[in-house]
Amino acid sequence: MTRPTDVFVRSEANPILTVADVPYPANSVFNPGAATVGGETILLVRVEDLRGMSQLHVARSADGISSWRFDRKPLLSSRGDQDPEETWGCEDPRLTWLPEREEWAIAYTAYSRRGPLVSLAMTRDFRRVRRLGPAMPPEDKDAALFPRRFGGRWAMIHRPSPLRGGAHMWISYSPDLRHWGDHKLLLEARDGAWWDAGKIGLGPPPLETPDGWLVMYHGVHATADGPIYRVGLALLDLENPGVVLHRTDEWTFGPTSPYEITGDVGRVVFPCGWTLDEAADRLRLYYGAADSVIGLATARFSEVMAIVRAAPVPGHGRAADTASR
Ligand code: BMA
Repeated sequence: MTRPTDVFVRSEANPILTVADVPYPANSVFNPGAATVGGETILLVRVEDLRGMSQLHVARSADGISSWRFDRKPLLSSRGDQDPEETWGCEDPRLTWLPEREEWAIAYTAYSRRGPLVSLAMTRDFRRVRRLGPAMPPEDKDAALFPRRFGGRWAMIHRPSPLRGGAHMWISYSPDLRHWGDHKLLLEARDGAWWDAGKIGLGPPPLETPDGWLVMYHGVHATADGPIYRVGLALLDLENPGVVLHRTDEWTFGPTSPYEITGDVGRVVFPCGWTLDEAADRLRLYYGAADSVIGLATARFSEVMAIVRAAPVPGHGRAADTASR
């Protein structure tokens, strides 16, 4: 089997988007959500402006690699008093197509004066957007919806930051996308020397496969020289996504290229979107690099699934998995 860290191969065109591509003065472009719409790839990119606030802007490309065209205006940006939860901007979107509602759900981080929180908005065409408003109070981020209901309820993964005990991934349920409850701890940050000790969070939205929901998550490794953001994989039960079937011990993708090592926040890869071409066995991962630019890495989907299927089953004699409890 391919080494876990060789499965995702960086595009030769990397970084595929930089601030030079943004059609107005800005600081950085990073952490994009991704979607395929009518044969085009859409990235909902986070543009940090020269005040420090972020907005979410649509960029479109026919091949998903080059010739990105930015829409004239951002899709989601702070409207000030109208949405007080977005006073300090909109960040890190994850996009999920909901077949039942025939629209896209955008789960994003709204930066309120009381900290970052999870907000939801809906769109059919990535031109007009309807806000549902906050889904989780601060501090909470790294959220995405599942595309369908479970026993009549929608499900969402998110990452609250409690005052004690590390930052872990939770799953919550809702009958209507507005009222969320039945909160359950889903995946815990590990402890000690682990690459994902202390703090983890969802990457792109969960992807439905015959074996279960494929989940990619970031883990933060604290070092004397600051944090390192890498990503690993997990597989959740198809009908009960609160059950973790497998979780990789090793990270599958981490910062190694110069544009991932150096930037506003060095040594960060932060994927928020992926697109799957099943016929081509191709999974494309779109990620923020060093909080400054956008990278693309591609994997054979079958190889990604082989790695996660071969990964340990949490809780089966593995004390390290629950060390932070
Ligand atoms: C996380 C988020 C991301 C950011 C990352 C690295 O907590 O705020 O937006 O890319 O840190 O700085």
